[in-house]
Amino acid sequence: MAVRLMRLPTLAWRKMASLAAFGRSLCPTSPLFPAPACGNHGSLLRPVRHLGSGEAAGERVLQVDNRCSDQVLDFPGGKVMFVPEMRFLPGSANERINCYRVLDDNGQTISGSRFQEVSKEVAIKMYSDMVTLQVMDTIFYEAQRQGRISFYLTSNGEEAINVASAAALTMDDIVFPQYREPGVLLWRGFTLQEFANQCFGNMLDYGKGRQMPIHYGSSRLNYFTVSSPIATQIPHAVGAAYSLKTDGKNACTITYFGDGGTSEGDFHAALNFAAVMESPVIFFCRNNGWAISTPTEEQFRSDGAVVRGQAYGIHSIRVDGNDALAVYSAVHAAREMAVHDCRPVLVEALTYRVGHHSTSDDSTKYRSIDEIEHWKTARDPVSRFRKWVEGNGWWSEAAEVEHRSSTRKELLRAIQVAERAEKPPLSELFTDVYDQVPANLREQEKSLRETIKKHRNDYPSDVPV
Ligand SMILES: Cc1ncc(C[n+]2csc(CCOP(=O)(O)OP(=O)(O)O)c2C)c(N)n1
Ligand SMILES: [Mg+2]
Repeated sequence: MAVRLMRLPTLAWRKMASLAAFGRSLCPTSPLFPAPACGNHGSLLRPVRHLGSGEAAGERVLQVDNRCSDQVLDFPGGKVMFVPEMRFLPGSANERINCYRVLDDNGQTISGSRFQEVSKEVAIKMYSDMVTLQVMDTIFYEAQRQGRISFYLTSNGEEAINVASAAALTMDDIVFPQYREPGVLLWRGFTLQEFANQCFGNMLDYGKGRQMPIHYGSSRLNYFTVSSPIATQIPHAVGAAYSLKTDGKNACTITYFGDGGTSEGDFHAALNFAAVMESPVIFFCRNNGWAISTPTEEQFRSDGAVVRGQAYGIHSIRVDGNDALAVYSAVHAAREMAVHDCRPVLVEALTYRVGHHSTSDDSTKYRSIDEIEHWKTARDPVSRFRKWVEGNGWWSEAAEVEHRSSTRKELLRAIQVAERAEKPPLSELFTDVYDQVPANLREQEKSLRETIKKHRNDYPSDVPV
């Protein structure tokens, strides 16, 4: 047999392979150690790694079998065919990746569509939470315009993504949000009073008033605190998912991010890490067409985010983000794969940011009003889901009026309470980072107090000094 030998340094590869093998062995439902609860399809889908037979310390021996005319290279990851033609892979396929959908624009299920059943109780909660989110966005946005809170950001147009994805998870699953997903927290039981306390930064706010409005978080509800820097939460979700796996928990993590977030290095590192370590994490990309004023055509040249999952060896799906049933079904299936097969999954939801990026933005400066109106009316996810829920006889105009009115009243009351509540004392600015406040921070506190004393009128009167 004619065998050509190639020697490659292998330390990095060897480390990755052994870590991955370690990870697989930890997974309670690993395809290598199949348990009854686990569908053993992982072994069929997982690329086979060949570690080579003639390895010496610090080097790898690759074997090239020259026996047949179609040469095959036995290479880490599997066998690779040799071909005589020089052919570059195209940057994109001729056709774009399809988008999974269940409901048509009129809220009717598309014939032949396959989706996860939703009970009456869950469907009503899904719809009513979508409406609550709309009411919340309208009132908080107005409160910002009145100067009562400093900042706000709506989820208009992305209500189905928020609520339907949350509905498909369990409370043990841990959420790592970007910032346009308060509906996930709402679904989990964050109260309107808790939302208001955070936006007003009062002493009942869990962040003790240190963050801008909309930076919600709740350890009770397994929801990590929103952090402004884009995409930093994505690697965190991978690490947390890996720890869920090592602890043998029947849970996964989910992390949300926008189309803009996929341009950050953290996104790429996280996907690769998750794939190699087989972390049970759902990457949920809200592709809403815009990253503030940057349209997706200027954000990436790939067919959105979904193809990037495949590039990293991750099961991926594109879904209509304005179709609550499609989002629910896709996340439900993704969760099954993540938890039972111990693998990451990427969901790309196509949607549109109907509102301005935030209260610091005016999107009519960079996109047409016609475009916004089209998505707001013809493609509205809330009215589409309402048609389906009403069509099942589970909702009515009377229920709609009652729910909108009672939510509005409850939120206005919560805002009044939050606004009147005391602010956290100034000293809290310097706590909770170090166990003992270090000398430099104590100095800064002293200096701040002196400055406030000198310029009392320049500082808010309602902050206890
Ligand atoms: C690391 C980092 N760079 C830039 C910003 C400023 N910034 C805030 S939001 C945003 C756009 C994010 O767009 P996308 O991820 O698509 O989310 P969307 O707002 O559309 O929901 C940018 C660039 C930031 N917060 N963090
Ligand atoms: Mg975006």
